[in-house]
Amino acid sequence: MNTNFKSGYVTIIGKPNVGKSTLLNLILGKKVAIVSPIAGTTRFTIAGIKNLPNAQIIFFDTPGIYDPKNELEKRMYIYAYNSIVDADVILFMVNATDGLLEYDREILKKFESILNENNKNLEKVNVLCIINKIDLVKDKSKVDNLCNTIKEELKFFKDVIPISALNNTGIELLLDTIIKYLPLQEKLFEDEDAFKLPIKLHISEIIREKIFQNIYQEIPKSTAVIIEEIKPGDVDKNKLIIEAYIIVERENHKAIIIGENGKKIKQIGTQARVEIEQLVNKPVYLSLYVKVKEKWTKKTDFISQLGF
Ligand SMILES: Nc1nc2c(ncn2[C@@H]2O[C@H](COP(=O)(O)OP(=O)(O)OP(=O)(O)O)[C@@H](O)[C@H]2O)c(=O)[nH]1
Ligand SMILES: [Mg+2]
Repeated sequence: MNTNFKSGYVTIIGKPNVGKSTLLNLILGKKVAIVSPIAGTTRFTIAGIKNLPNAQIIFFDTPGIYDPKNELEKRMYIYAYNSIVDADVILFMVNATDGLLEYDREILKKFESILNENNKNLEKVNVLCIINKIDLVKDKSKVDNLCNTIKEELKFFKDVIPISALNNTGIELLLDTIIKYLPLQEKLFEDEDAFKLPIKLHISEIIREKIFQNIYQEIPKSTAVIIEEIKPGDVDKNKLIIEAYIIVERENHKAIIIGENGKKIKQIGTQARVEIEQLVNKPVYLSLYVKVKEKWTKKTDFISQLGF
């Protein structure tokens, strides 16, 4: 038995678009969570295991939702909530170019109330403040100042760590600090893939990411992807035939996703296919259809089909 071994659960929280999923993917060294420049990309609480010589860390990436407004967001929130309650270490992420905004403070308040509901409090849990996107701040003294201000004002943070999830800066120090606050115990999971997404969900997440990356409006947030069928090709058995529905809330959303002469949906389809082929390691024929389902984000029975 290795008596110095540490392991535990780490949950990343913070406002939308701050870089939570980017950090998770970087640490795991593979893409498990989808990423886009639009706020509100992550819908599922995605987990991954990081095995190190002296530690095993189970990371949870949460959607940046703290004030659920419809059934969909409520589901998203419940999962995030659970991963917050069970965490050994919480990473609270802020944006280096914004500093600590009112919105960040509201998230902290919400976080505190979640802890209180579970008979815990800020002083007793291990919360690290992560300042991300420091690559965007040219004057480094500004980052130092922000670190100091946060440390002085919010004393419950065990540490404040500046990083760039995009440029891989500060990650070693971050991992060392996380490990410092994990309990001494053996590995929690033997299977590296214990948290792998079911294949259908993974494929629908890839398609959803391409929608976010090609449609620069509010529409992607009220879009769902359902994989209708995955089967081997009739002629080429090595090929996978995938049929997927993109569900939108309105007719005009459908038109935007399809685009002029089908240009947008073709782009989404091509980009998704390339990535799905890497995932399944075989050629893929992907058919995408767009369907309108009014107010689906408010319908619990439909949301249950999405993999929650
Ligand atoms: N310049 C810079 N951009 C970053 C960094 N980290 C993430 N980004 C970008 O910020 C955007 C949002 O990143 P995500 O990882 O999707 O953010 P998120 O916090 O998971 O967002 P939600 O899922 O919407 O809550 C993407 O365009 C990323 O490429 C960073 O360190 N520097
Ligand atoms: Mg995300």
